[in-house]
Amino acid sequence: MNADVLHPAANEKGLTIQGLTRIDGWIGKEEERRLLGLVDVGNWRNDLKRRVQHFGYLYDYRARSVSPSGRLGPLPEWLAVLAGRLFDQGIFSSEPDQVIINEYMPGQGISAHIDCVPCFGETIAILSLGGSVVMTFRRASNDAHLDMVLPAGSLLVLSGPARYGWLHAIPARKADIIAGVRTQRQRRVSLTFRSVVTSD
Ligand SMILES: O=C(O)CCC(=O)C(=O)O
Repeated sequence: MNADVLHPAANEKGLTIQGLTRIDGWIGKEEERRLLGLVDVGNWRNDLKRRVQHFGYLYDYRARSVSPSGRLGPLPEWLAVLAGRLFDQGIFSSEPDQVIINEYMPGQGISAHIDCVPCFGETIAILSLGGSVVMTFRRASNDAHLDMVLPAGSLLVLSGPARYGWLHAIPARKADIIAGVRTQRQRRVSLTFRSVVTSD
């Protein structure tokens, strides 16, 4: 990764997780609106509590796997441009080839997990659009815990210990405490970029 563009993410107490980086304003407001428009004309899958779209490869949530039969084809141009930017900026060592779009309405979340280790490569990047949300991180081996706000336009990068040693989650609730203020959630959409490394 290019250390010039990446700074470790810290919560308000100054706690950091190695390999966790939040880049604020990775995209601007106009690009965010354009991307939301493209997301909104996509085909949503309704097999989870929240709506999702998969690109590149289908991820099988039940089997926790990616298989060759789940190949959906190349990323559409608008996602390929973002994947290319992630590579050009040194965030990924090759262009990510899988994207999952998640939509969170107020009250929806994602349970604590570490992204499938045999399926996906060493870097995960999450682009946030729409409302801000608090993501929680819990260390797999002890009770260490960190909350982090993900503002619209930010890119969260997980690698190393943040990728492999910490579970991340978005609690299913209707409001978060952000800068000490109870803040009602708004619709949030995230684009998660990954590289598929196994396909058996
Ligand atoms: O929506 C997010 O910010 C997190 C997405 C995520 O963790 C996942 O899809 O595995």
